[in-house]
Amino acid sequence: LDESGKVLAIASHVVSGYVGNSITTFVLQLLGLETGTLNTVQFSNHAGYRQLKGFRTSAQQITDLFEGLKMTGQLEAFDMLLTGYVPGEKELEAVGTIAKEVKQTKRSCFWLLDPVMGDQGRLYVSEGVIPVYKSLISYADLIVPNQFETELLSGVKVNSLESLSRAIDELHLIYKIPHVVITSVTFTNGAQKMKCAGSSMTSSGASRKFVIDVPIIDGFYSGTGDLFAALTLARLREFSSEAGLLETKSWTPPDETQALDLPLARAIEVVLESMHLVLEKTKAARDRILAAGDEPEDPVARRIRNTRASELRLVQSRKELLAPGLTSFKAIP
Ligand code: PXL
Repeated sequence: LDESGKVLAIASHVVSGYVGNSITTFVLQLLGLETGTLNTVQFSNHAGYRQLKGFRTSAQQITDLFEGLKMTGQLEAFDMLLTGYVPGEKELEAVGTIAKEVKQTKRSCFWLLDPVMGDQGRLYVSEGVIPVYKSLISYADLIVPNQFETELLSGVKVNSLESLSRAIDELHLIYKIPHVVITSVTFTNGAQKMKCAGSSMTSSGASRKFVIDVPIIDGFYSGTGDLFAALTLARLREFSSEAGLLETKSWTPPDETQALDLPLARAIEVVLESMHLVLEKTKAARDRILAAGDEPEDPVARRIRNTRASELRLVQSRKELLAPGLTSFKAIP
């Protein structure tokens, strides 16, 4: 228990299916990390079904749970903090207060902040959440925005390699954030491949960037960002234990000539391999269900069936999550 590393994960929970902490708990525990979960919402299912029941955890309830952890002396036990979907600004402020206190209590605690705000031009949190994220990122160690979130946070429209690079520089510059991974970027509609780009900042403030080409798997799968974040936290810990990366701000990045020795780049290659295998398995299972016919006439029933068919096959992919094998994803500077 003592050596395994312990994560406090603050994100959503669904009763059935997979997003947020429902993914994180399984993945982190599978990869050997003790995981405490503070659920920001408890919904019957994810929002992709376009109907759900459940409730949000209020800011006061979030704070209460944290107070309980403190009362029993459990704060110091956390080596890593992972924050994801928080739908309201008051609740995000409460999460921010927690995160700052955790970092203050234990400076070496590594905070992976997933600034969940929206995707493909659509916001799925309240608008008031945006400035709260902007005020919190400088306390974090790694952020993993998607393309839309990158644009919101950097003010740079990302539509080319050059603007992608500029957006990363802006994120380092504005928020003094040590590590950035932009999880999925496309420059044209209907592209066959997307890019995943990352960067670690040197002590002089320069960025050390890498980019990886990723084939796009047809379909729409909820929770991929959450899976990416959980895997990244676990793999980064493995790849950086020697480099001391998780000692956060005390980490000294290697010099400019060693771009690909970046622990972050090594970790993301393995993360992408697992992601790809999980999505291939999920797509194959989905295709089998859709090919079986018996398609409901009613469009709502049809959408629900298709959404259910696209739930991530996480349990079925435990081998691929544990040991993805040779990585076919190569980071280039
Ligand atoms: O994966 C993001 C996410 C998190 N939490 C809830 C969601 C979704 C996406 O659908 O519905 C509750």
